[in-house]
Amino acid sequence: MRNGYAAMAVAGAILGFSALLVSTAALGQGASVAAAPDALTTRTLDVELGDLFIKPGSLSVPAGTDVTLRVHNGGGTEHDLTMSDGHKTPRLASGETAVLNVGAVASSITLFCSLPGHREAGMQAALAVEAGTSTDHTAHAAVAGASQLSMTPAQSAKMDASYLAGIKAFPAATKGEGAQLLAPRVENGVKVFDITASEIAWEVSPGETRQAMAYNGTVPGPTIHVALGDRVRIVLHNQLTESTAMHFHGLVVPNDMDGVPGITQPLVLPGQSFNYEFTVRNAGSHMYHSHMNAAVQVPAGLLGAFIVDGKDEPAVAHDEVMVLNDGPLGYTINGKGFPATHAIVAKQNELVRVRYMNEGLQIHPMHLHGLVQTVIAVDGNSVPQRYQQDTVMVAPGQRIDVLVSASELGVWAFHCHILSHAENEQGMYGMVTAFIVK
Ligand SMILES: [Cu+2]
Repeated sequence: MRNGYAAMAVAGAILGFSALLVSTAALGQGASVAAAPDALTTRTLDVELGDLFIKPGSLSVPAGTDVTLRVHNGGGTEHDLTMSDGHKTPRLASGETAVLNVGAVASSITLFCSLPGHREAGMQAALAVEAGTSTDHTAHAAVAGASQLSMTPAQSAKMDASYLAGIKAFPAATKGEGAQLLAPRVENGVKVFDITASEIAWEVSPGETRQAMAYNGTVPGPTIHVALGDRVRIVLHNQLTESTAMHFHGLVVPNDMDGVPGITQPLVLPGQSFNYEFTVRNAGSHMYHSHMNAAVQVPAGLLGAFIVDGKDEPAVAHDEVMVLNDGPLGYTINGKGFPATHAIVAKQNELVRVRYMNEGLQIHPMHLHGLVQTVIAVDGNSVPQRYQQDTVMVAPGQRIDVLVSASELGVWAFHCHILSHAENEQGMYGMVTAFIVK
């Protein structure tokens, strides 16, 4: 989300969700009706949790209303509803419902999911308090519902201006650039890479700085690029405030170099270092990432590309890594969200290799306008027969290598086709970039 809380609140207001799902009901129907407070100042609101959203994005009640939330998890994974005033449901499994008695609401409250990364990925909503009281809930609901898929001219103009401003800002400069090639130092024929994990502030998009975890201070960490048969040593220094370990995803390594604490090695505690040394046995596009508290550490940024040249690499003009991620940094390509993503720029008819690497927890179908993507490798292995796609599905953990011939001139949009990873009412954000053919 480009503007975080404000963006969500505005989105909710534009969509007019405010009262759409609001139902008026007395607390405690049936036997306890007699004991229920005044029905006019009591409200039960339905809240839907999904992957990764909360609907409605904005709710409102008159000041002093006694609020009950009926919370349903319609998503495929666990979520909870946490309120900034301290109320909270238990973790709800897919399909579960919980009722949360909030009581009298005096001031606006933020609603979010407290599971790691979910709030940042979009699971946030607002419960606003209206000045004064209103009893005309039915009319309010009807107007709000009608505006969900229709806009006033002013709303449409506001959306257009925000959309165009985002595009005009691309490519926007931000502090920090990830996935830069790291030159090793060579000790007795071994290529040695020093990698330090630490907690940093990372500018994801212009002005949007998030807490992150990083290798050598960038997200993604530096790119390690070696050749088949190389002897390598990766020295992991843990400067985090928690334990970690490093896994070489896709590489064939001795078991004790596999990076799973408690199974193949001890934990790397804060302040400690660990040497990973092995001979590189398989070529292709691989990754290195944390394998401790990984659902937090990897989406937060402890990830990088590990590329191994084989015997017959295609000759290309540009070799581009595209690390896809989702979580506390939002939806990102190489650690940045649009408009801070980098464009791929090629001269007409140049051949470009794109190495997709999905380090996120969600699938990302990467769609390139105007140019054909030819899949040459999956998970570092050459495919037996090359095939062509305009939308390449990249599952969590997968690497897919494609060749793109820059045959058509122009600026071609290049984005994840789960459209909510790429665009909202404020314009394009997240997993959007461009392939520019000059
Ligand atoms: Cu996506």
